[in-house]
Amino acid sequence: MNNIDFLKVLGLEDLNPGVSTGNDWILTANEIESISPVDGKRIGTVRIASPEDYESVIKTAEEAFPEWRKLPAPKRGDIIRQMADAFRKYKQELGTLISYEMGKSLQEGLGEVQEVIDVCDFASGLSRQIYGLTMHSERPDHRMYEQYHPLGIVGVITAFNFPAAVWAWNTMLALVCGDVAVWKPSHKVLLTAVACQKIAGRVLKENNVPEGVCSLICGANELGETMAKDKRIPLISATGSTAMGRKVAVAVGERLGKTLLELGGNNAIIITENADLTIALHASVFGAIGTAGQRCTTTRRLIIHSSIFEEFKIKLLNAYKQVKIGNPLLEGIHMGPLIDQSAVQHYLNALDDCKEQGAQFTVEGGVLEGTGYESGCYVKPCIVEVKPDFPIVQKETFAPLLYIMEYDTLAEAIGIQNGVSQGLSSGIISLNLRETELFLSSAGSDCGIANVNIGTSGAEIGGAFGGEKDSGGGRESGSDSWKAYMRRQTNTINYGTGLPLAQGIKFDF
Ligand code: UN1
Repeated sequence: MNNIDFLKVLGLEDLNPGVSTGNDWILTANEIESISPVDGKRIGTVRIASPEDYESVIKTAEEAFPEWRKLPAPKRGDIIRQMADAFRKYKQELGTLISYEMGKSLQEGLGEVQEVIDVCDFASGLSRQIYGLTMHSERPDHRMYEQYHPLGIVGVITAFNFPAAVWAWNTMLALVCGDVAVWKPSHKVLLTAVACQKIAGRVLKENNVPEGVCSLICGANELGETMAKDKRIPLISATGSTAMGRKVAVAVGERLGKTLLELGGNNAIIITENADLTIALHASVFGAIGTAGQRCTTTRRLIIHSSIFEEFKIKLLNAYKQVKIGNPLLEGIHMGPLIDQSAVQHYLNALDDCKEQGAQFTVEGGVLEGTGYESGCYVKPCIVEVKPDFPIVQKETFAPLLYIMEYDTLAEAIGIQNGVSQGLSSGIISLNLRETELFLSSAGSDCGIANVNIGTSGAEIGGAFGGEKDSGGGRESGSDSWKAYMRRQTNTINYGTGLPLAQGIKFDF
């Protein structure tokens, strides 16, 4: 990678501070290198937080909260609107950095920055719509209503695969709600975090926002554990694996804090005999190989009607032959590398498990070698024919590994689709109304996201994003997800001259 202009434009140096309370940066001692999976080169180094740095960030955030919540919500929304403009300005450079540091295609990197912008716009509009209900009281001369107040510090823990968007989904909503946010990004994509914080920090400074409203704290996994145990953080919003979410849930639950969990998926598309097979093909290939299979919404399973199974298999095979794998920054490349060598190892282990469990490879996998693949992180997307109950099919392998299986009746297909521990995203491809409506009914998909004639990935920010069961149960981004970042208060006001007691109780004194 010769062109490092985008790093300069984003204000990134060779050695970057990684702890910030807004616009100010704390100079810490320890360091983590950011290595690009694209070419294996070091992009830069980020200094990470010590326990003392952590304390100072949390203290500053605590002090900032009463000031920030006092600012009227539409004023907070106006600052978030300015953030949207700042991210618009740096879209090209930030998208390039995301692509280079994380390995997703440039188009996906730019699309991710667009999600940041979109959620800023959404949050800005939301700042005038933080509505509560009014209820009619059963008591005379009483008024009853509910209102929403901010919680305090929101801890935002994010994964490597969406290094900017998921931070924005959480932080922008938390900020318009009047909360302050402390972000702990994945230690695999720290430069993107530093760049986002710099862009946001400048807007905060221009608006004279106190330090501590929007903080970044870079570090290893232990930092997330510290946050989960910290009583001063009423809400932890965590995105990542089910194993990580379970640990966070236990630690936060122990202190009766709130969690918002957005965890793994094992997403399936049902392709019925009434499917438009071109739509089915595009949805399946985009869902399976997009972001090299490293989205929580990645399509991991295709449940295909037996009458079209062989025909669709050939279509898939031909499509996979045309997938271009390589430097994701280059035009025309469909799939970049996995995030690092340990991800490659997980992928290889899953291939071994498939073989051991008797799966048939429709498209063989493996690691790519030779010119352009020197980082050792490029793998072949593969397709494996399985039975739905193979143990490997129950697991989420964060790689481009697609399982295909047959079904005969729709009830059976829905049973297979729901028969895994995760419940994030799902889709059905069918032009038959009875099939699609059954899939969307309460007897249909058990996932947080259920699509018709669309695959499992590529959710819009306007909807609530998240899933059921091992996918964590949280909802982020659009719709009324903002409620998770606030505390609801029911208020009853007596404007009469007496005091009618509840349950008809009477005092005779
Ligand atoms: C994730 O993988 O953590 O629906 C989020 C999608 C994206 C979000 C994925 N908009 O694929």
